[in-house]
Amino acid sequence: MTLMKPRVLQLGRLLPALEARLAADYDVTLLAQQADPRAFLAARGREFVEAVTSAPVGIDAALLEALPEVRVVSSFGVGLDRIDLAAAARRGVAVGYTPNVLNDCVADIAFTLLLDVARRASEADRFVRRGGWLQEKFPLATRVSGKRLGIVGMGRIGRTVAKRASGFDMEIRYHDRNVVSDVPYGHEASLPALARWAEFLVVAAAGGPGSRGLISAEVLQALGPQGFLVNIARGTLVDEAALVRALQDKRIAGAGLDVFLDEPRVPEALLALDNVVLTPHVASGTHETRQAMADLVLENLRSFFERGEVRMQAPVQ
Ligand code: 8YV
Repeated sequence: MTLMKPRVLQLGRLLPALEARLAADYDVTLLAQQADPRAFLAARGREFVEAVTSAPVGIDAALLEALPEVRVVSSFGVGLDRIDLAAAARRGVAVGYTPNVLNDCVADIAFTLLLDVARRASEADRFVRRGGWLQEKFPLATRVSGKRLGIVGMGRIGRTVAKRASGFDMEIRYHDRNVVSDVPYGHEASLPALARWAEFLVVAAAGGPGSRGLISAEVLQALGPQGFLVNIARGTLVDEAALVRALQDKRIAGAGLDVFLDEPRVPEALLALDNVVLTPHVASGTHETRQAMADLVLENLRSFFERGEVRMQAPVQ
């Protein structure tokens, strides 16, 4: 007798290797491939017992409602800003996600951006390629070692950024809703005060309505003309229009950005500036980390079936 595989609705595309492993264990339907996803959900939504999504795709209350038999959602990513956790909790739907396994790679990109924008590495690369070195000397850059680093959000990723920074003999302070008792860094209750103190400000807090626009025009003003901003969290945390103006007017020294308000669209004005380094939301994008995230997506599902709970349950925020 062959056992029926559990029915899984996959909301968006995932890594091909993860899709193959999902298909081996489950009967997977890809919502993104349906000609009319709304009509498909209305006709067949109740067939699925599990849903698989990712941080950028998420799952909202309407979609959860269209999947009345779903008991577990497994998401590829640590960000929960596009998952309606309250709606899932009301329905008793378990939500698995993939924290921790990406901390190192995300912190590495934070430091890549920080070093790159301060030492002007990408700009210097462009200079060499266009033959600039044959004409003139490249301008001086800004030292990183020994400087003051402000971290916005002292969660798992913020701490990992701080570890990197201690190797550069940086002085570290942080801003967080809560004082974090098990870190040796000073807590700054006021974000503008942290920005005023810092020479580098790294944004590592969670996205979502509670943190929207946290890096405001006032915070950028406080960071000042010698200050650099790095964002590896979510575009929503930064007032992007204010950031563009501050960069254009040199009211801050530069920015390293992996995330944007309307990905994959990056404001045209940023493309024209040499004092910014832009990466296309790739902080977790290494073979090793994406593999670990994929493993955890599967482990969360397996664990739910075996024990009735996912291995990494998203907190209800
Ligand atoms: C994405 C991320 O998951 O984990 C997160 O919250 O933002 C990223 O790691 C990644 O782009 C894959 O979709």
